[in-house]
Amino acid sequence: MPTFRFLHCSDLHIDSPFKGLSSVQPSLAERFRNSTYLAFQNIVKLALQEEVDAVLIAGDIYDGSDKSLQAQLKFRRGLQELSDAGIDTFIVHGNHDPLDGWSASLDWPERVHVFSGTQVERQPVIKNGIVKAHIHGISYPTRDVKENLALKFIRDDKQGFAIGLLHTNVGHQAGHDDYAPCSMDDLVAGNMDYWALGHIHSFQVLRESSPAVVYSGNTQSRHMRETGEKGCCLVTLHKNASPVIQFIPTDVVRYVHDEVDLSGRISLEEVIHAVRAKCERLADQIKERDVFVNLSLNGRTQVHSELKRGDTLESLQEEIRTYFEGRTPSVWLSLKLETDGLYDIESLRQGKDFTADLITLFGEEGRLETHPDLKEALKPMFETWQGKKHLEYFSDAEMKDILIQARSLCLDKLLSRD
Ligand SMILES: [Mn+2]
Repeated sequence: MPTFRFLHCSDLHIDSPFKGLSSVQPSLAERFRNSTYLAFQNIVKLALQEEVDAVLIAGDIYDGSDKSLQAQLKFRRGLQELSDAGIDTFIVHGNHDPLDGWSASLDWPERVHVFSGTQVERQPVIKNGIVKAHIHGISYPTRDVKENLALKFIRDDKQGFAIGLLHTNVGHQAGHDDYAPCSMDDLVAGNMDYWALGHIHSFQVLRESSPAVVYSGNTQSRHMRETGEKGCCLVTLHKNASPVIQFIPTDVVRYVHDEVDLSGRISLEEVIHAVRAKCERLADQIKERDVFVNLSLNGRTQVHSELKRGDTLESLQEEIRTYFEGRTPSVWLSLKLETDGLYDIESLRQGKDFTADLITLFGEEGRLETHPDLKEALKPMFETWQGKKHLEYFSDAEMKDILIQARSLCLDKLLSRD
């Protein structure tokens, strides 16, 4: 049964500037800056190892339209390896690297095919004299492509598989620039077997077959907002069966958002241990890659006021960063304070306001319901004849329940103010 096996990737953003690393240790910042290129190298390695028929790149290879020469040379090095191994690479350009940007006057390796920006072109993939598939693609001639390019894709040959390679926003996904927008129906009408899409920076299978419509996501995240695994798709197309789409991570730095619940912690020492343990656990899970951890500290805790003092948070962050210093893969930490304080009943009771009255009403420790003789304790509040009736009406257990609810309604909200 004929098959076609390829890697689909997009949004390499090879010379991404990695903003916001000014506070990061210089050696580590350098690793982050290099990460998009290392992720591309992982793609090349994977393609060689899996002996795929082709590598498809769906746009945004470079971050800026005036891509650096260094980025182009780095990219070419990887393509040369693929070409030397007999693997074809098919490339379209997207909004970050349109054709009207500057390109170095370089020759590309023999098996590299860059699609033009004037019309959808069709390129065969030939293995051992047999046409295994046709790749259809079009590059962005300029950054702001508002035209629906998907409508230009037509399958005119039933021989071999048909793949569409395009940088697009399918279904106007919110939070992403609406470049070359199209609908799922437009893609289905193109009669392809597989749509290898780029632009959205997360792996999404929008449709599994007839045709499969897939965003591979970017190969390496570029900032804290792009969290989780980043990688590419290893795809096998089968005649008369659904495609097999396997997501394979290629990132070398992983960005993680998580939280540490500090409820019940009473000292900064405990906070340090809890945060370190959390970082260790995350680093263990992620394995073999550098990890950039953004932790929010939350929960109601006695150390809240200490954490809020001056530069406590920065100092803790520094302490834990130092603890992980020199570790490979590296761990970098950023802390955010979202804890709440416990209320100090005693000082609030001293006040002359409504809160103080409520605390007095609810008794010692604010826990009237634990009084050994509850009805006796409540008597002064129920001195009218109507009141007395109600006091008799409820059992001790019911009265306790009512008191707990009442305290929670009155005090907890009031006292949880920061
Ligand atoms: Mn992109």
